[in-house]
Amino acid sequence: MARKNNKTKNSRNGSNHKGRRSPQEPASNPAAAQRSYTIPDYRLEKPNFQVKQIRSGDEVRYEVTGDLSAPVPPIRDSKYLDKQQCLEIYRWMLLNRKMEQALENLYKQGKVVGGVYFGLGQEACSCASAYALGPDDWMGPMIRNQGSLLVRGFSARDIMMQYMAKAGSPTKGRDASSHFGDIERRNVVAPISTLGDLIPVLSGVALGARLQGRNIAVMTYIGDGGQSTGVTYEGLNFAAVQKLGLVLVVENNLWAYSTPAEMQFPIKDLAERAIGYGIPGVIVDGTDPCQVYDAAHEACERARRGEGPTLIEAKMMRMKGHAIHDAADYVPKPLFDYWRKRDPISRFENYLLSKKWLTSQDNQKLIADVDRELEADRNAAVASPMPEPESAAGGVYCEEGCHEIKPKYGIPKAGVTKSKPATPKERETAVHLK
Ligand SMILES: Cc1ncc(C[n+]2csc(CCOP(=O)(O)OP(=O)(O)O)c2C)c(N)n1
Ligand SMILES: [Mg+2]
Repeated sequence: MARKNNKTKNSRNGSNHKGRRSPQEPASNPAAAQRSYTIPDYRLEKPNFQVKQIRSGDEVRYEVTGDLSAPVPPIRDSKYLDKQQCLEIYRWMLLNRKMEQALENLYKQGKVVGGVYFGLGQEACSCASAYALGPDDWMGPMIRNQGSLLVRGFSARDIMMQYMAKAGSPTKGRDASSHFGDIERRNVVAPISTLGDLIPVLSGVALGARLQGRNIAVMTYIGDGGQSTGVTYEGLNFAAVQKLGLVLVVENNLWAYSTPAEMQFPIKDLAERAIGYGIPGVIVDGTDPCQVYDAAHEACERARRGEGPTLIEAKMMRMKGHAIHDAADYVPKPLFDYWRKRDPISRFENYLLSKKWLTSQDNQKLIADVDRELEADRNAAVASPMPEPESAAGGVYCEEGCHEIKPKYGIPKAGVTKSKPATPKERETAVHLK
């Protein structure tokens, strides 16, 4: 976020106190008191349509009006990604898509316990954002970010076993959807269903690292609906004040269950919210992996420099219902048609082919390879056993020696130990947290 008016000095958090006027002060020159901000927008097209609710009697439906015939934009060249990295992201996106197709089939075969959530149309956002994280960084995915989990090192087999509640799944059959993480090796905090709650949790992870002497990037996601929650404000404001390395990806996929974005917030771009937090905000096309990566990479670098959080608004479309039980009949069909043409995978595939970073032969090989990996994982997941009933009682409560929480980045700098009393400076650190 760059402030345009640079005639007055910035304060510490980016707000402009000199621009304030007391109520008694006459507004002799109202223009002088005005401030303006810019939000970088990396998109190569700005969709121009609106969704309106129509009520007639008991019936409620939605209508879309505007320009739905605009040509499909190209992929924007990345400032940072090389050929090899683009090919890797493309592969993750394919695996993400094909794994969800396999999950849909497993559900229809009655093998899934519970529901299935999809990130169809959002693969670029999940995969390219998680790809920007380093091994020491942390991530807190939401239900649609199964691609992020793959990039972070979970296998398709782990995710499919989880949905089938198998004994060997990450939660050993205790949860039949996406509530799993790995705080030991992959630095993944399990999703929290209560929308927005991951934001303060991830801020806390960044604070923990800070107290251990390191600034790290912590990435989490929130939807256009979830961002309305109070805890989103609290978590992001805390991160902004403490300059914690939170990278908040706001996945504006135009729907929150059956509520269209038009009925969720009155501003045009959710990235504008960043101004109110005093942090940078940026808009990307969530169907373009290069744009998503570049914004995420810059936000992660800023986080690791200890400069604080970034809000990235990724604009795209939820191409299925909320979950498998929801046919999304309330979504106007022309909206699906519009976004289907902006499919992130086929557009990235064409981009790589036209750049000659991928030959069609290598593409076929890559696709066959992903299919083979997935089939092996699916077969292994299906064949693996369900948990023994007796195992249900174990692992519910922490028993002695069950796990140990150790500092990951160093000995806490702000702690007071018996053998080493804190110096006045360290005590101050403990109080002010930074
Ligand atoms: C605090 C809270 N309120 C309501 C819900 C129920 N709920 C779960 S998902 C969802 C819609 C979320 O929409 P959005 O944030 O746009 O994410 P999307 O599903 O589009 O990815 C709702 C209302 C919840 N889990 N937590
Ligand atoms: Mg949404």
